[in-house]
Amino acid sequence: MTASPAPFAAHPLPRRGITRRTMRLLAGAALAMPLSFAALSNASAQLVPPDFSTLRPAKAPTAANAPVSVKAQADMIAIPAGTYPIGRDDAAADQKPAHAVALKAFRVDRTEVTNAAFAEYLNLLGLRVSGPFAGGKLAENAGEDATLLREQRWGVHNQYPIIALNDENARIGHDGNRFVSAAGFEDHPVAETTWAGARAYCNWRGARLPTEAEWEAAARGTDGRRYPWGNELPDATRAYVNRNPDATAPIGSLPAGASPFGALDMAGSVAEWTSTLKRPYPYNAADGREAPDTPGERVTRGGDYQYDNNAEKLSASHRNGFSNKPSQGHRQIGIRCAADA
Ligand SMILES: [Ca+2]
Repeated sequence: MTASPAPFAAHPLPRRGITRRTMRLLAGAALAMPLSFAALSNASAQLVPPDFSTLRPAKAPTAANAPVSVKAQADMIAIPAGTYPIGRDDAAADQKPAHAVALKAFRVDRTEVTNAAFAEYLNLLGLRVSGPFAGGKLAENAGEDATLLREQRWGVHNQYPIIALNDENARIGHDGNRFVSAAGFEDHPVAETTWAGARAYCNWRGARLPTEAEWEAAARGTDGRRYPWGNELPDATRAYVNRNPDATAPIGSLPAGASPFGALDMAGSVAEWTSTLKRPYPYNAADGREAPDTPGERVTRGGDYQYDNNAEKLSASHRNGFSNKPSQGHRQIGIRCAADA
């Protein structure tokens, strides 16, 4: 393959009967590519997120071909319908005003999505790479599907891959036969997915990303508490934080940090993508902030293991995470799926 300045131009999708709409979407993404690194941040938030679940349908998960994902789906926690406190008046401006949001019953993952689970999805997408590679080491010339798995290719910043497997903090590689978690990281949270990649994983599993309000309700319950476990300050038994860039931990390691509903690692471990565009409160699901195809920043929640080392950033209402560039992967951002009840 010859080098191309437009990452999507080398993409195999058009050969697979993809629609004209998809072609336009991909062409639009290529045209919107930033010309300089300085333009990257701004351009990143302007792109329409691709919907991989329609662009690239995956085989359905079963207990045989995706056991980790199927088990996670079965283990989702039920959150009852109700009116939940959202935001705080005694916190940062973007959390004000404290208000109540009525939510339908829904379900949420007990734990964050793991490297083993996300590797199952990549395998059932039928993604092809040219040979084995270790986590974080996917080469530029690894085949046409590398465009869906790298943040840079042929010298160009590649917006909206599914996951950045060229990033040193990615823990999924390929053994020559299939995508696999790096040894010892199977039950660690997957990181380096874009917002569109996170959304596609959840949709594939029969779930979706949680809204910002659902995330806060699942973390905080109905009593207005500050942290998932209550009002006591975070400590090492409740939140996995203040670690080195590559030092994730197995999911669900800190039962003392459980939310009122039993969700684990909502404060600390990796921050988590929500479905919601970053817009001022009060939260209103009907005002356009839940549109999946609108460009813009997407809220991440929950604090992360590397950067969010103060108590306020670990509170269940905190909504100003380190990075909300949805078209890029991040070492400190992972996934927790939700679903209708
Ligand atoms: Ca978390």
